[in-house]
Amino acid sequence: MTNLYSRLAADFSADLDRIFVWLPDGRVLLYADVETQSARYANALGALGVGIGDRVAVQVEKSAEMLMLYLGCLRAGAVFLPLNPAYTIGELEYFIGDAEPSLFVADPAVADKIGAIGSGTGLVRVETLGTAGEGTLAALAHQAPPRFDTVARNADDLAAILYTSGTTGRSKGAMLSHDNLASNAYTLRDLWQFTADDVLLHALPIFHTHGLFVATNVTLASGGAMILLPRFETEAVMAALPRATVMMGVPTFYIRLLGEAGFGRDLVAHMRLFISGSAPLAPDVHREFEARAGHAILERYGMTETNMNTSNPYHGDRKPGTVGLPLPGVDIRIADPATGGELPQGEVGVIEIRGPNVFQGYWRQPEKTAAEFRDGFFISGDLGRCDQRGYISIVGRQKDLIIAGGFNVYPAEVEEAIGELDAVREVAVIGIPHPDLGEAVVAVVVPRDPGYNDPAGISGALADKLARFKQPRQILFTAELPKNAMGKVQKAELRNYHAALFTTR
Ligand code: MLC
Ligand code: AMP
Repeated sequence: MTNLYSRLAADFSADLDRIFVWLPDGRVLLYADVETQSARYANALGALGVGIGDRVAVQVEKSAEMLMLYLGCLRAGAVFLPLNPAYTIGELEYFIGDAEPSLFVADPAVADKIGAIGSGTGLVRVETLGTAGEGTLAALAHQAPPRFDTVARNADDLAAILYTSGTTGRSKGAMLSHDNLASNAYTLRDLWQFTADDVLLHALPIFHTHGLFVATNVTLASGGAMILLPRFETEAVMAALPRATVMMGVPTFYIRLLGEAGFGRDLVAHMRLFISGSAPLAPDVHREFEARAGHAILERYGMTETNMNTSNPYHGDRKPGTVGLPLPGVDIRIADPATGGELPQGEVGVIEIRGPNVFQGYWRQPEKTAAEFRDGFFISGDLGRCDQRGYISIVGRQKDLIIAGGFNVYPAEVEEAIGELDAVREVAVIGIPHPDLGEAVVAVVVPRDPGYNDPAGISGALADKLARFKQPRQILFTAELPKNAMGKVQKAELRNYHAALFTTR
């Protein structure tokens, strides 16, 4: 039974009258609805000619319907390919050209724009899905039969492709199999002791690993419920906490809760667990949260390519500033970046990962895939060390990457977009510590005309090129960039120089 849906359904079908989702308007979705609605979507996909292994690109706002479409894809053997609604048309053209989806599911408000991409990229079909269950795909699904025989899949067959950017070149599609997702869901369910009594407060986006696979699959695997909020809004999250038993979030969630005077033990004494990941949780935030809320946040570490790799323990020390121990069944080694040799315990090296969680490679990029594996281990690009008790700390990144509010931004991509502008001679994009987002994107620009000083001119020119979260929070001008003898920009020096940009005002 290697179709992920079949495995999940085998567990949750024991009690189909249980609630799976609480919607913001108070309506609920039962597990019985999960069965019938996912079947309707699977049937609708079939009616549209989507076959086994075909990609279904989905760029819609968060909703329970989108989750039903995700499950419908699994059941039909199609490959679910979620995309951030913040992506611009320019960014989408690349994804469509690369993934060649046989169906693009768009928000009803932007379907025309997506349709217009079609001719250049070979995209054949665009259907729509709105958050309130409107749209052409939703209409088709609502009329489709409520039963579907979930197709058999092999362990390595693809369930999803998630695009991740890279330090060089364009984004790569990480291919995740049914078994990659299933193995991780069950490992995490057991480790974090999820049961059918849990209610997960879900305020994460569902186009990424964290909100889609970790949050949703673990809940389905345990037969629990989710309070599905459209996004993280502090007030709405505070209002929902009394009904939840578990919350998963990026560090910004916890920073924002701590910023609320009304947040404290009274609100969360009943909670079982708070989990953090996708970006480093500052030890100060961990300690302040424990003092204020009486909960030690459980920090874990993952990646799009690997799902989750490590976790602090459920019972035992949740050590601030560490991402915990390798998950059961996952091998982690700390390797010398140059030679690949395993380093002695305590030394800093690149974190490498092997296990059933590790992806099947990058979509249609066998060379890139091969370059990121060594002896069967995936080379994460994160730098870490392991202490005597086996706890891993992430101390830096080998890859030039900024993580803002849990979203990855690759400076190379932003530099390319800014560098193309006429006013710009040279640019370096760096991540600077930010009190809310952890890191914020900053561009340091050398203008062609030394008198040029128009940050709004530059940000305006980026509006249609880059998703908002990739656009610099601040654009600074300088006469020259610090470089080494090889002419390479010294980003560490730039980061140090501007380190206090957002913390001292
Ligand atoms: C939104 N904006 C951001 C941003 N999110 N800018 C930079 N970084 C971000 N993360 C933009 C908005 O478009 C808006 O633009 C402006 O910034 C102000 O937005 P805001 O209201 O302050 O932000 P908000 O909408 O509240 O979003 C912040 C956030 C959100 C942290 C709640 O980004 C979020 O939910 N992040 C979670 C990301 C995540 O799930 N990552 C998991 C990846 S999986 P304007 O123009 O309107 O002002 C992974 C593997 C693993 O990494 O281990 O889990
Ligand atoms: P993504 O490609 O969006 O999946 O991002 C994965 C990256 O997020 C990892 O390679 C890490 O750099 C980072 N990351 C995830 N979880 C943590 C964590 N708990 N602490 C520090 N960095 C993290």
